[in-house]
Amino acid sequence: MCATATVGITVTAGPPQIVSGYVFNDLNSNGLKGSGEAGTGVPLFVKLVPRSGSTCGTTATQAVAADQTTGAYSFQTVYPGDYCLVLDDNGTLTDVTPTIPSLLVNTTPTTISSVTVITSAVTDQNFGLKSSCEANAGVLSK
Ligand SMILES: [Ca+2]
Repeated sequence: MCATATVGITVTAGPPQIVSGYVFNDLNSNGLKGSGEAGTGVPLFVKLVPRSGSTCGTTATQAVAADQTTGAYSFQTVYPGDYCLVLDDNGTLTDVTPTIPSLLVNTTPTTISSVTVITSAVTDQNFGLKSSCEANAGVLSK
Protein backbone atom coordinates (compact mmCIF):
# COMPACT_ATOMS: atom_id res chain seq x y z
CA MET A 1 0.00 0.00 0.00
CA CYS A 2 1.34 3.37 -0.94
CA ALA A 3 1.34 6.36 1.37
CA THR A 4 -0.06 9.55 -0.02
CA ALA A 5 1.19 12.95 0.99
CA THR A 6 -0.71 16.13 0.23
CA VAL A 7 1.37 19.26 0.03
CA GLY A 8 -0.21 22.67 -0.12
CA ILE A 9 1.78 25.48 -1.65
CA THR A 10 0.68 29.03 -1.05
CA VAL A 11 2.27 31.80 -3.09
CA THR A 12 1.89 35.27 -1.70
CA ALA A 13 3.27 38.56 -2.83
CA GLY A 14 5.86 39.95 -0.47
CA PRO A 15 4.98 42.69 1.96
CA PRO A 16 4.34 46.11 0.45
CA GLN A 17 7.20 48.57 0.20
CA ILE A 18 7.62 52.32 -0.01
CA VAL A 19 8.53 54.01 -3.28
CA SER A 20 9.64 57.59 -2.85
CA GLY A 21 11.58 60.50 -4.24
CA TYR A 22 11.39 64.19 -4.96
CA VAL A 23 9.93 66.47 -7.58
CA PHE A 24 12.53 69.17 -7.19
CA ASN A 25 13.52 72.57 -8.50
CA ASP A 26 16.77 71.79 -10.28
CA LEU A 27 18.43 75.15 -9.74
CA ASN A 28 21.69 74.22 -11.47
CA SER A 29 19.99 72.13 -14.17
CA ASN A 30 22.23 69.12 -13.66
CA GLY A 31 19.44 66.55 -13.30
CA LEU A 32 20.50 65.73 -9.75
CA LYS A 33 18.87 66.85 -6.52
CA GLY A 34 21.40 68.94 -4.66
CA SER A 35 21.07 69.57 -0.94
CA GLY A 36 19.79 73.11 -1.52
CA GLU A 37 17.22 72.13 -4.11
CA ALA A 38 13.66 71.81 -2.81
CA GLY A 39 10.13 71.74 -4.17
CA THR A 40 8.87 73.59 -7.21
CA GLY A 41 6.01 75.48 -5.53
CA VAL A 42 3.73 74.10 -8.23
CA PRO A 43 1.12 71.31 -7.85
CA LEU A 44 2.57 68.17 -9.40
CA PHE A 45 1.71 64.50 -9.07
CA VAL A 46 3.54 61.23 -9.45
CA LYS A 47 1.67 58.19 -10.69
CA LEU A 48 2.52 54.55 -10.13
CA VAL A 49 1.92 52.56 -13.31
CA PRO A 50 2.40 48.79 -13.61
CA ARG A 51 5.04 47.84 -16.17
CA SER A 52 5.42 44.74 -18.32
CA GLY A 53 8.96 44.41 -19.64
CA SER A 54 9.80 47.85 -20.97
CA THR A 55 6.18 48.83 -21.56
CA CYS A 56 4.37 51.03 -19.07
CA GLY A 57 0.71 50.21 -18.57
CA THR A 58 -2.16 52.46 -19.58
CA THR A 59 -3.68 53.03 -16.14
CA ALA A 60 -2.02 54.10 -12.93
CA THR A 61 -2.86 52.23 -9.74
CA GLN A 62 -1.94 55.11 -7.43
CA ALA A 63 -1.24 58.83 -7.66
CA VAL A 64 0.27 61.09 -5.03
CA ALA A 65 0.91 64.82 -4.88
CA ALA A 66 4.46 65.97 -4.36
CA ASP A 67 4.97 68.35 -1.45
CA GLN A 68 5.27 71.76 -3.08
CA THR A 69 7.70 72.99 -0.43
CA THR A 70 10.05 70.05 -0.04
CA GLY A 71 9.32 68.23 -3.29
CA ALA A 72 8.94 64.93 -1.44
CA TYR A 73 6.49 62.28 -2.56
CA SER A 74 5.99 58.70 -1.51
CA PHE A 75 3.82 55.70 -2.19
CA GLN A 76 3.39 53.90 1.13
CA THR A 77 2.00 50.60 -0.15
CA VAL A 78 3.60 49.18 -3.28
CA TYR A 79 3.57 45.42 -3.77
CA PRO A 80 6.53 43.70 -5.41
CA GLY A 81 6.53 44.11 -9.17
CA ASP A 82 7.72 46.26 -12.03
CA TYR A 83 6.52 49.83 -12.36
CA CYS A 84 6.82 53.10 -14.20
CA LEU A 85 6.59 56.43 -12.42
CA VAL A 86 4.94 59.23 -14.38
CA LEU A 87 5.18 62.93 -13.53
CA ASP A 88 1.97 64.81 -14.24
CA ASP A 89 -0.03 67.94 -13.50
CA ASN A 90 -3.07 66.00 -12.28
CA GLY A 91 -3.91 62.98 -10.18
CA THR A 92 -6.12 61.18 -12.68
CA LEU A 93 -5.25 57.49 -12.76
CA THR A 94 -6.33 56.96 -16.37
CA ASP A 95 -3.99 59.69 -17.63
CA VAL A 96 -0.48 58.25 -17.84
CA THR A 97 0.92 60.81 -20.28
CA PRO A 98 3.41 63.00 -18.44
CA THR A 99 2.59 66.70 -18.51
CA ILE A 100 4.30 69.57 -16.74
CA PRO A 101 3.19 73.20 -16.46
CA SER A 102 4.34 75.44 -19.29
CA LEU A 103 6.43 77.58 -16.96
CA LEU A 104 8.63 74.58 -16.25
CA VAL A 105 10.88 72.32 -18.26
CA ASN A 106 12.18 68.96 -17.13
CA THR A 107 15.86 68.30 -16.43
CA THR A 108 15.27 64.56 -16.01
CA PRO A 109 12.92 62.23 -17.91
CA THR A 110 9.25 62.74 -16.98
CA THR A 111 8.71 58.99 -16.93
CA ILE A 112 10.93 56.68 -14.87
CA SER A 113 10.50 53.20 -16.30
CA SER A 114 13.05 51.29 -14.26
CA VAL A 115 11.37 50.78 -10.89
CA THR A 116 11.32 47.23 -9.59
CA VAL A 117 10.04 46.56 -6.09
CA ILE A 118 11.32 43.35 -4.49
CA THR A 119 11.82 43.28 -0.74
CA SER A 120 12.95 46.76 0.17
CA ALA A 121 12.02 50.40 -0.23
CA VAL A 122 12.86 52.13 -3.50
CA THR A 123 14.05 55.68 -2.85
CA ASP A 124 15.55 58.61 -4.76
CA GLN A 125 13.21 58.32 -7.71
CA ASN A 126 13.58 61.99 -8.51
CA PHE A 127 12.09 64.29 -11.12
CA GLY A 128 14.00 67.51 -11.84
CA LEU A 129 12.31 70.64 -13.15
CA LYS A 130 13.41 74.20 -13.71
CA SER A 131 11.92 77.46 -14.86
CA SER A 132 11.48 77.55 -18.61
CA CYS A 133 12.94 81.06 -18.85
CA GLU A 134 14.81 83.49 -16.64
CA ALA A 135 11.81 85.84 -16.55
CA ASN A 136 9.84 83.19 -14.69
CA ALA A 137 12.50 82.40 -12.12
CA GLY A 138 10.56 84.21 -9.40
CA VAL A 139 7.70 81.76 -9.70
CA LEU A 140 9.91 79.01 -8.34
CA SER A 141 11.48 80.94 -5.51
CA LYS A 142 8.39 82.19 -3.73
CA1 LIG B 1 20.67 70.02 -9.35
